[in-house]
Amino acid sequence: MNAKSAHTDHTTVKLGNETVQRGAGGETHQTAGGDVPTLTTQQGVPVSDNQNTLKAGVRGPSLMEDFHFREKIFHFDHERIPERVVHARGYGAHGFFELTHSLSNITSADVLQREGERVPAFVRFSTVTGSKGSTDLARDARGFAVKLYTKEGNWDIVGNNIPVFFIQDAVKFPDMVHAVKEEPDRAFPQAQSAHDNFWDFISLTPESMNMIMWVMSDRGIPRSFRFMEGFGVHTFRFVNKAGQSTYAKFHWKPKMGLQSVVWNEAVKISGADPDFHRRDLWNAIQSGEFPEWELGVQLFDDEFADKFDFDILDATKLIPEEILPVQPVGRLVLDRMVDNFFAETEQVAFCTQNIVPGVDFTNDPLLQGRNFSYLDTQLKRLGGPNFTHIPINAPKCPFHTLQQDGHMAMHNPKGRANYEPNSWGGEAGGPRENPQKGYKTFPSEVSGVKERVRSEKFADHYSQARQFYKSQTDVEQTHVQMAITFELSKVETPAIRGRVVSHLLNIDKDLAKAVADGLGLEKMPEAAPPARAVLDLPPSPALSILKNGPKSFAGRKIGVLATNGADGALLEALQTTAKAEGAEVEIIAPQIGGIKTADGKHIAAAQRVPGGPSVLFDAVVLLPSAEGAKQLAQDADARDFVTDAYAHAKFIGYVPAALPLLKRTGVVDDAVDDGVIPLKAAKDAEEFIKSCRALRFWQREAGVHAV
Ligand code: HDE
Repeated sequence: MNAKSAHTDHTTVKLGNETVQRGAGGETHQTAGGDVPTLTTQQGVPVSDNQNTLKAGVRGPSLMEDFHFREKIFHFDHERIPERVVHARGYGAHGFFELTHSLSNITSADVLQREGERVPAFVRFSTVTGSKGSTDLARDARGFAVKLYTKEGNWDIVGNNIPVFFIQDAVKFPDMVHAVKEEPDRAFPQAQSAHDNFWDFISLTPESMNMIMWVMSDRGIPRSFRFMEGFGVHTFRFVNKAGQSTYAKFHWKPKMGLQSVVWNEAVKISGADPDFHRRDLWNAIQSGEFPEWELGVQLFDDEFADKFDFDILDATKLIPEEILPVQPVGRLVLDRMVDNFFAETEQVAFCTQNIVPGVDFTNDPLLQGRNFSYLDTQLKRLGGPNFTHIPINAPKCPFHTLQQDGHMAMHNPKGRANYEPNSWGGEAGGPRENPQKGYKTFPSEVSGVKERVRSEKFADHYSQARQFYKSQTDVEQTHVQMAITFELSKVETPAIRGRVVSHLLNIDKDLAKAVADGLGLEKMPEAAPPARAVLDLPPSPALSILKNGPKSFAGRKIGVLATNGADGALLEALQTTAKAEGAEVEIIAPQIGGIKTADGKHIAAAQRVPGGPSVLFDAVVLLPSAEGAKQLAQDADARDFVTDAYAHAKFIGYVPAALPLLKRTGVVDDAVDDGVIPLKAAKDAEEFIKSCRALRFWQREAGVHAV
C-alpha cells in the first residue's frame, strides 16, 4: 500500500523497524537508522518522490514532463545485455595468485619470476550449455576462467574443469554448441545434453569421444566449484629471457581435493537449490574459508612432443601426469566476493588472446580460433570496443594506448599527440613502443601449402578415451555407464543410440555392452571403423577422482535432522568435532524456529524438513527424540531425507531413538552396513567424523540400483 496521501509532499514510512523520512532533500537526511544519502537522478538532481508519477490531477494522466520517471524506466528497459552464447551461467570471485616456485629459467613472464610475490586475480566458474538462469547441477563441463592482473598486463587463462575438448578445429565450434543447446524448433531441453541433436552430432564426430568419457564421468557433476580441477587445455608456450621456448600445459589443483555428486542427487539438488554451487562459494568465502588451488605446469620441448603418441596441438588429447609430472608453480586463493554481480562477474571479459611477455600461443587450431572469438563476442556482449575501460577488465598496471573514442570512452589519451610517430617530443609526444620491454612473438618458423586439412597425427580418436575409462575405479566406471545410458534413453531416435554404442565398442567392450543392455538394444551394432588402430595405453591413476580422494572432511557439510528432545551433548560434540575438522553442521528441524534439546537448550534450525533434503549435505545424522522419530517416520520428506542419503552412499549417523524412522524407510531392517553408524554417546562423534573422511560409503552403491 502506498503510504503517501494525495495531499502531502513529504511522507514518513515505516520500513521494518526504521522510520524513513522521504523527500527531505539535500545530500543526506535523517532516518531512524542514521544518515542515508538522498536519492538522485543520474544527473544528480535530488528526488522528492519515488512512489508516484507526475500527474495532471489526482486521477489525471501521467505527464511526459516527468523526467525522473522517464529516466528511471529508460534505464530499466536497457538493463539486460546479451548473455554469453556459451558459459552464460557463471559465478566469480576475487583473490590473488602467489608464486611459490619461480619459473625464471623457463619464462620471462613477470608474474612467474619472484617467489612470494602476489598479483590480484579474478576467477569466473561457469556451466557451458545452460542459460543464465539454469541450474548449477547440469551434467556439463565447467568453465574455469582466470584473470591475473600482472605488472605487465592482464593474463587470462580461460580453461575448463576437463583437460580435453569435444572438437579439434574451431570451425566446428558453432555446430557443436548449436547441437548441445536447446533444439531450435522447440526451445528445449534447457542445460542438458540428453537429447537427439547433441548425440547425433557426437555420434558423427568421433574426435569427441575422449571428452564424452570425461563429461559423462563424475567430473560432469561436481559437488562444488571448490572441489574441482581446472585446466588450460591447450598447449601454450613459455619463452625465457634468452628467447628459448618451452611448451606448457596448465593445471589448477584444488587444495580440498576433488569431489562430485551422484546423478540422482544432482537431479534433486537442481530442484532443492539450483544455486547450490553459487551458494557454496559465497558461504565459503563469507565465512573466511578461502578456496585455494595450486597452479601446476607440465613443461616439455619439441623432442618430447615429437615422441609423444599424439599431437600436442590436438586439444582432444592430454599428457598423462604419470608420463610428465605436473610441477607446482603457485597458489590461487579466492578471498573476496564481488561488490556487485553484474558490474564484475557479468561484465568480466576473458580473452584467450590476453597473454603477457614470456607467454605465447601454439598452432593448436582450436586456440587460434578462440583468439578471434573472445574479442569478437565481447564487442557484441558489452556493446563497444571500450569494454577494457570497465574496472573489472582494466589492467591494474600503468597503461598508455593511442586508442580513442567509441561508445563509452572513459579515458581517452590526454594531450595533443594521439598518433605516432610525432615530433612533439618528451611527454607531449605520448607513449612510444619499447623494443626492450615490449611483447615479442616467438619467432617460430611457418611454411606450408594453404589448404583445409587436418593433420594425420590428430586421427586417433579412441585410445585416450579408452585410457580414461580404464583408469577409473569400478564405481566410477559404473557411473559412466549409467550416465551414457541415461542420456541415450532420452534420445528418441534409435539409430543415434546405436551409432553411439558403435563408438563405445572401440573404447571398451564392457562399457558398450552395459550401455546396450541398459538401453535394451536388440542387436549389438558393428564397431565404428577407427581411422587409426586403437592403442592400449597404460591406465593413468591421476585421471580418477576416487583414487585421489582428499581423506579429509574439511569444507564439507553435515545435515543433522533433529527434533525437540534431541541429545544436546551429542549435538554439541558433533558441532565441535566438525569445526575442528573444518566442516560445517546444519540443523534441519520440523520447524524453522528450531528445537529444544533434552537438556533444555534452544538450538536454531537452518532448514525446515521440506526445505533441507539430504542431497544438500555430504553426510547426515539422525538426531530425533523417541517421540520425534515416531513423528518423522510419518513424514514423507523426512523419509526421503533418509532414503536419499542411503541411496547416495552417504554416511548416516543415528541415535538409537531414531530407529522407528530408519525402520520405516527400510534402511535398518534390510540393509545396515558400515556406513550407517550408531551414535550412542557424545564420544562417538569423533569416530563418525573420521568415517566421513572417505566422503561416501561406495560399497553400498552397487546394491541400491536394481535397474
Ligand atoms: Fe570458449 N567461448 N570457446 N572454450 N569459453 C566463450 O566467450 C569459443 C573453449 C571457455 O567466464 C565465449 O566471453 C570457441 C575451450 C570459458 O566469461 C566465446 C571455442 C575452452 C568461457 C567462446 C571455444 C573454453 C568461454 C562466450 C572453440 C576450455 C567463459 C562468451 C574454438 C579451454 C569465460 C565469451 C567467462 C566463453 C568461444 C572452446 C572455455 C563465444 C570459438 C576449449 C571458461 O567467445
